[in-house]
Amino acid sequence: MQKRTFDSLMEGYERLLARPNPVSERFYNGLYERYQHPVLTREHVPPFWVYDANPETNPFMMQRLGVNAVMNAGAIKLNGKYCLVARVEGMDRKSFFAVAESDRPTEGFRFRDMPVILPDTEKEETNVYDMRLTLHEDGWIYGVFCSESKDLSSSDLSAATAAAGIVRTHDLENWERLPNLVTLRSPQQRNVVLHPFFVNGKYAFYTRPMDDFIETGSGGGIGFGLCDDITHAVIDEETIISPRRYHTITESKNGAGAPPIKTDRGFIHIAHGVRNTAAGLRYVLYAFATAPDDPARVIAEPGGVLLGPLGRERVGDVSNVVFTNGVIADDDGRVYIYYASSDTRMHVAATDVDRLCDYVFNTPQDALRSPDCVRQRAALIKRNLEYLKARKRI
Ligand code: M1P
Repeated sequence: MQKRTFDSLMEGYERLLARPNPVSERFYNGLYERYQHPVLTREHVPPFWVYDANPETNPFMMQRLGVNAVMNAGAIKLNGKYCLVARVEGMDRKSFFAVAESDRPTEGFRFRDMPVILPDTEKEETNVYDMRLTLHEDGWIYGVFCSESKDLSSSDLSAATAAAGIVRTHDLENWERLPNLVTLRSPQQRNVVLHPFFVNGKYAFYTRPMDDFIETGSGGGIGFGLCDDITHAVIDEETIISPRRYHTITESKNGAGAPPIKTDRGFIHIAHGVRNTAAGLRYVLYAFATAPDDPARVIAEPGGVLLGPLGRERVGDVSNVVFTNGVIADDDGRVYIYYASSDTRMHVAATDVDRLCDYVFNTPQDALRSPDCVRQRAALIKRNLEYLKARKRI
């Protein structure tokens, strides 16, 4: 293998960033478009984050600090740019955040020169990941992320605790760190999302109570709780609004994705659901809606998968996973769902508010039992056959 120069690495990187990303013609479901290429991968990381560019100190032009994966990005449109705050995982397994931006929602994402250096205020924090960005009506952009620490009370080397870290910014450049969220009734939290509006004059969070780092245990699903003061956020009561259910896509666990999308008919939430299989946990996306005047009251729950891993998306560091924590609802009604596949790279699916509402409000609920599910389908088939026969189309 011929040794590469740093300049040739930069050229390859620029070529990748300039590559167009057409809609995939191989996929159709009427609801969203998938795109041919991921929007961010580890190859999108600037070579100067990874290599020592100086041949005198790097005679073999070898990677010095490799990047393993780019995934689970929060998303926001800021000053006309589509911004992703990605989870970048080094070869050392530690993640950090970095802002990638583009003038276009589905291609051309370029990382800013420097990753985010978060204020280091939590002494035991070992890892940070999966930031959700909320433009709150108080004027700040909040980032809520998982702050992971070693569980010092356990003799198990792998024992960890998850909490929700909170930062805020106006420009995705200067970040103020606030104390981690405290949930009085839940020992651990992950997948916490700040609602964009005050509810009864309070800050409102979607939570995911957990007894343990991996298993949610008695944590029954996606919760909702209020707090008075975001600068010392404490939630005393959490109500489960999207429960885990037996033999559904949320049986093992679930978690909120991006902040919900406000529509005339209610708030649309895109979340992830997890079930166990012989091949391990399978993560898919699902959707539900809450009432316009009460973001904790579910008013529509389409059954089943909104988006699941497909083709090459199925394989990666943690295979058979799609995960979202970033959605941009654009001014023209277009909606971009940024999702990671298999904890490895980032993709986008594009739809619009009208189609999402149609999906959320007109897709049948999960009937929960095979006999009822097949009856649901038989009713659809019967209606179709009558319709098509009446028009002599079959
Ligand atoms: O590995 C899949 C995902 O696992 C976690 O999600 P959850 O908390 O629902 O299990 C997260 O760590 C996420 O980062 C990861 O993509």
